[in-house]
Amino acid sequence: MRSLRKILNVAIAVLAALGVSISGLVTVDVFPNILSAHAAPDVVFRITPDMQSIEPGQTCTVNITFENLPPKEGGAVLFLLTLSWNSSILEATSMQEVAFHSATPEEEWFENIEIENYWIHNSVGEGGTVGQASLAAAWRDLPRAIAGGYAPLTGNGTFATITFKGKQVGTSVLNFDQVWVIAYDPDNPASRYRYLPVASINGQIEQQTISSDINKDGIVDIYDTILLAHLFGTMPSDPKWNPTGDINSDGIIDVYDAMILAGTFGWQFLGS
Ligand SMILES: [Ca+2]
Ligand SMILES: [Ca+2]
Repeated sequence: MRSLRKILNVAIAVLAALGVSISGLVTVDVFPNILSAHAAPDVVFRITPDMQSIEPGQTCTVNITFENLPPKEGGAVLFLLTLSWNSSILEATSMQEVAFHSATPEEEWFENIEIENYWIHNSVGEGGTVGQASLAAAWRDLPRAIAGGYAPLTGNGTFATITFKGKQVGTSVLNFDQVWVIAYDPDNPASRYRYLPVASINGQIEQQTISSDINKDGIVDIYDTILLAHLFGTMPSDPKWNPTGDINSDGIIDVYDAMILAGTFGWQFLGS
């Protein structure tokens, strides 16, 4: 209790130095006013979870989540996001929209804004190794949201969910190229579009080294096949036993290891 009083006294002294006139415990009521004078926190977009590790061929999902979205009492909020990844390493197989995105902007004040839903572009090969997901959505003001039957969008939540399939060993960043959150106020001609401060935090999906790369040179190829053939049929009691050839770690180098090698033939480590 004594320390609390000490903290309050220090706070009062600081406020007095700032020219804030207070007396006694009224200080407590002063704090919210001081806090509200600060700028609103950035809207934060992040990849959740921020890091995942999978094996080639496996799938995983990531959420694009938001934090600190301020309530909107009039007009609308527009979102424009672009996320990119290495499409040699990852393929996006689907993107799920969240319920509030059913807000189809047909209102008159959207007449000059083309809002599309979601699309994914996986580009591999000549001229492109970048996959992109673009998301655009609008959330309207509270009365319209209620009339439309969807939940108002404020605070923290999930914007979209993307499913990725691993293609080969390597690491791909899930990179926010563009994140715009725009408050649209049709009744304020001086400032119809207001860009809200936004921070974004990238994510990452890595795929582990594959066990069928027996000689660990970063590629599953004929040299691994030769090694496996040389070790074929051996067990730990065998003088020429080499555990690196036991791809599935079951204590014998046999046809099951050969099948895994065949199934991953040509895979290579690409790095990040
Ligand atoms: Ca190899
Ligand atoms: Ca084996």
